[in-house]
Amino acid sequence: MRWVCVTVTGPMEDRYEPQTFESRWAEDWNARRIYAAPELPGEKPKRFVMEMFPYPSGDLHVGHVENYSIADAMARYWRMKGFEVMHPMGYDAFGLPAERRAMQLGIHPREATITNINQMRSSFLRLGFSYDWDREVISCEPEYYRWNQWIFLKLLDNGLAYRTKAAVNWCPVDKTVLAKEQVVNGSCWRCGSEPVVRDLTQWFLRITNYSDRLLDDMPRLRWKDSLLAKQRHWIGRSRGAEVTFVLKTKDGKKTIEMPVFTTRPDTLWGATFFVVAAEHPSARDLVEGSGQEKDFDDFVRRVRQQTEVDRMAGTGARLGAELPAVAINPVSGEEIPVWAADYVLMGYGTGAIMAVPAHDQRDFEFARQYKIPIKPVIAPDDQPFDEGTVLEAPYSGPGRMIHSGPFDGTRVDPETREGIDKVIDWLQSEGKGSGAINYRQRDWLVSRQRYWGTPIPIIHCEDCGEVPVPYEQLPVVLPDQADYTPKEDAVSPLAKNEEWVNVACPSCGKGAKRETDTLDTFFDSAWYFLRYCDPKNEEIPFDASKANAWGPVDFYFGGEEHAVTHLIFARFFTKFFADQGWLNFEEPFETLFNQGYVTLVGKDMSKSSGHIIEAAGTIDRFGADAARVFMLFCSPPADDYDFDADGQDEIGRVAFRWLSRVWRVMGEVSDHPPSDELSRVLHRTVKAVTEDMEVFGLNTAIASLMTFVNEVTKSVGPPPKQAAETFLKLLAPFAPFITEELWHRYGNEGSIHFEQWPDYDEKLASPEQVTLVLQVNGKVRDKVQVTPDINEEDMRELALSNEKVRSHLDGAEPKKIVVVPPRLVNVVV
Ligand code: ANZ
Ligand code: ZN
Repeated sequence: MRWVCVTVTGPMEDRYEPQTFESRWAEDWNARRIYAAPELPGEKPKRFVMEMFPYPSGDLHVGHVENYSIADAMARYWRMKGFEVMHPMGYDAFGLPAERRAMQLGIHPREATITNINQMRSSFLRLGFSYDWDREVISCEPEYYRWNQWIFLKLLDNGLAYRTKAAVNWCPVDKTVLAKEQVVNGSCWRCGSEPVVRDLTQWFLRITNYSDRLLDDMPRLRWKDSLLAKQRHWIGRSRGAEVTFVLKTKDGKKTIEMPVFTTRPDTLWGATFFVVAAEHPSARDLVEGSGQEKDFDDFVRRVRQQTEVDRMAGTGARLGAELPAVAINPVSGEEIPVWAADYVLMGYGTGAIMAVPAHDQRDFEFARQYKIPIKPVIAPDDQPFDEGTVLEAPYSGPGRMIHSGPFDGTRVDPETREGIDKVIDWLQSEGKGSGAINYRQRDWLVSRQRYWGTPIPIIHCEDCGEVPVPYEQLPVVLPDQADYTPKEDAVSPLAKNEEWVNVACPSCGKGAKRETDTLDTFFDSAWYFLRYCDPKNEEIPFDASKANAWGPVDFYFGGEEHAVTHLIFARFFTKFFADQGWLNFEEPFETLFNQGYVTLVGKDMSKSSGHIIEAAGTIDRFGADAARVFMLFCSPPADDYDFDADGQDEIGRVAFRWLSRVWRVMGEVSDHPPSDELSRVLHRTVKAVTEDMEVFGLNTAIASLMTFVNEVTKSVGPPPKQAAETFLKLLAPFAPFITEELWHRYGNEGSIHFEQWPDYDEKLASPEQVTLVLQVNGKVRDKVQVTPDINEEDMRELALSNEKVRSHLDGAEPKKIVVVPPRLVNVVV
């Protein structure tokens, strides 16, 4: 056999030196804008693929490389599969992180942000991510944030933005208010310090108008169950009843009616006390004139020092104060004591509860602490309670109602709501209560007392009140000012910029003042994906026809930590936009992919402490392809990965060596057709990689490519060009540079990244078959197809159970069975 060698450019004995060609290709792709998506998707099916846009931190570490490489590999795969792919990138450039970093460096946030963006963009280019750079979005630029202001005014026009005084969480370190969503396990989401409660006048968005739709549309989302569960819990819709109690002061002078919200109206007969939130104005009313005012005010002050998380905690000692009043149970007429307590929150339900210690954990603990009677009214099916039953713990399971007047013996189950609706119907017909639904979710607090954000487009006029900045005067440009540091007094640093603050009222022309709070950065990220669809529009945030053609985002890649912040806000905005007729879809992100976390020796990577494997250093040493291949190979994309102390060398050991091998093995090719054997291996590899790509199995796809290279090296001489090209196409989504380089060295003209994804022949891809001959006494009786690796045991069984063999045996016991794997079985009788 004679090998015909296709000589490739340059001597291929040369070593794999990615530095010699990676940046050349990166520049070429960028200069020719080969990854730019057309204005509209056109004929081909579209795929809108994106990652959560990063905040401009500057350097990337290898964890970032993994995140972006996953999405990029998928985008490249879909492009080769024939989809019109839009894969944009941008920067979440406003907000605390950028501001805090600027403060550390003693420079202006704009400077810090722009420097970092430039650095990140060049890293992204170096890594070969196939972004459409013509669609880049930078949220701190007026070209972007003017549309935040525009959207804010539209929300205001629609009654969905309002300003009110409220008790809010204030971060004493970041010196700004936090949205309820930004208090994570009782701490500020950014700095981890414990927020304090302050009464401040703030701007809110009525996201709660959308609570039901946010819940009801959830089943159609292809998101992780655990993430949907977090959102469901956050919105926290509970069904129950509102029941009104009459409260009377002990001196008989005052009577007030107070409704309570309860999910368990079936336990009404077991209410042994009534609790009002400590800060409820009616609590103070009941105390007024009793002589206990001062003690009570002290008590309220102590309660208010606690955060909401502490107050809602399931266990622990409670602050409580008995009030000089009684409440009358509307179903039994019984008089029960009235308390004020920390565990009842003003902002939930009606701010007052009926307490049923026998069946509710917190009521139970409170009753034990303050020696209040506990009266069971639901008996478990297997243990009929009687008068003397002493509970060790509250009982919240199913059972039968007891001591419950007309309902005695009724079966109830809080799980299935059996019996509970019956009680609600009865309350309604008796005029004592009605069905009610309650939500945990609160309106979105969007104002921040920080400099680095979108100015809220409002002007405060003494005569006209809150006047929106007219649309045609947008943007309200964030002024450049030297002092941007936050202040204790809950006033934005913008307030000191007299020149900027003082303006004429747009309505009456009198001297007025600009709103000095800025918008939460989560406002920016709640709609940026729509701007990608129409990034240069100067009339409106985006054109409906473009957003509808590209949207919704088909695949969204990002961390699970945004479950109850960004991912809820973006859903809210999308629904609002759909209601305005700007979109024909109501869900922004069809499929959400949460990648795993990358750590170094068990800890998060952090630049400030030097505990980091920087992407730049890794790329310098091993090349971008090696970094990408390693990060995709090291673990399934959804799993976490922890680097050893010598993490950077790990990448070199595995990925750089393998790519060197690819370079050597595929560097020289023959135009000889592939052998049958190699054809099979190739088709098998195409099938395996394709199937893996369809389920994000990027690490196993790479493993199949590795196996293929091993197989190729078993044969003599350079591999056939046809097989090598197919292999390169399969590798292209992972390692875009080496594949492009070899592709061109083979003499191809266009980019490999726009080649069609290889097909496979199902027959060739399935395991090879050989013919097994079945004989009886040396005579051929049948032939069957088997895989070459069949074992002797299976061959023997196959022969003895074969119809034709059995009919020739005719019941005779075989004397001897000769087995020659995998070709022959001879049964001798
Ligand atoms: C009586 C009762 C008996 C309750 C029972 C529960 C079990 P979810 O499911 O979270 O909506 N509650 C109502 N308003 C409250 C407030 N402002 N602060 C603290 N707790 C409040 O919880 C609803 C239940 O939480 C309500 O049902 C009420 O206690 C309590 F066996 O009423 B229940
Ligand atoms: Zn005015």
